[in-house]
Amino acid sequence: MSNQLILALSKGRILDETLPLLADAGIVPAEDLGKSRKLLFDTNLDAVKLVVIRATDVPTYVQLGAADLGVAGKDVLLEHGAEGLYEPLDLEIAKCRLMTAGIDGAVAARARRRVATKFVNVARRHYAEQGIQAEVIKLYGAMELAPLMNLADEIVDIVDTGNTLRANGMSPRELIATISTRLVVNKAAMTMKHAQLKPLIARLAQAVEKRRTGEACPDR
Ligand code: PRT
Ligand code: MG
Repeated sequence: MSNQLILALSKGRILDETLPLLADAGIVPAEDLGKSRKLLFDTNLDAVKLVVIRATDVPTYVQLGAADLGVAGKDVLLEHGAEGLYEPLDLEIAKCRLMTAGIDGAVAARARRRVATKFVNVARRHYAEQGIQAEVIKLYGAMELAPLMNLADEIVDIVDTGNTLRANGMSPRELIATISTRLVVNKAAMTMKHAQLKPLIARLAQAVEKRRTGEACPDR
């Protein structure tokens, strides 16, 4: 096994918050990730390379060892299953909640509740735990539209401010999980590349800590 570490980063909103943490931990991409069409990047460290991929693909890359470690939302990890992954660090970024939601004032009357979501595994598990019969419908976006169009009684989606739900006459119902971005590590790599991974994880943990205390005391 080589001494290279491949780190898989989630594209999109998580990436913007990950890069400052990485910089604090001493890892800086060799070029501007936003301006390039490349997917594989060198960094200031010879031994560390980055891949920037769809968030939902990160657990797969790390699980199968194509990447040694990765950065992904807990929502994505819950949906994927993320077996064979260690989750050594909460990066405490891109925080949100995974919730059920429905039209304001409506009651889910149907015996077999219809639920639209892109988180089908999470939704099935949640309703089964509640003892509620649910027919889960997979959608790839605009979940808020489903109840308005009578496609579903409820949705399972990410809520941050709640503005998206409110704008569509909906409100959150039940909390399924509080979400933040996590560092995940391939299990074999954790053993085989422990000497490189351990200090890297420690530096990232320090960067998270620094950010947390910085937020708590903004004047310092
Ligand atoms: O766009 P694509 O299909 O590629 O993926 P994506 O939309 O899931 O990616 P992206 O870049 O939006 O990042 C998603 C990740 O960021 C999630 O996996 C979460 O871990 C995290 N995150 C944090 C969020 C939000 N906050 C968030 N508010 N992901 C999505 N949202 C969306 C949500 O889906 C809803 O449409 O924002 C809307 C709700 O926000 P409020 O503030 O109106 O409640
Ligand atoms: Mg998006």
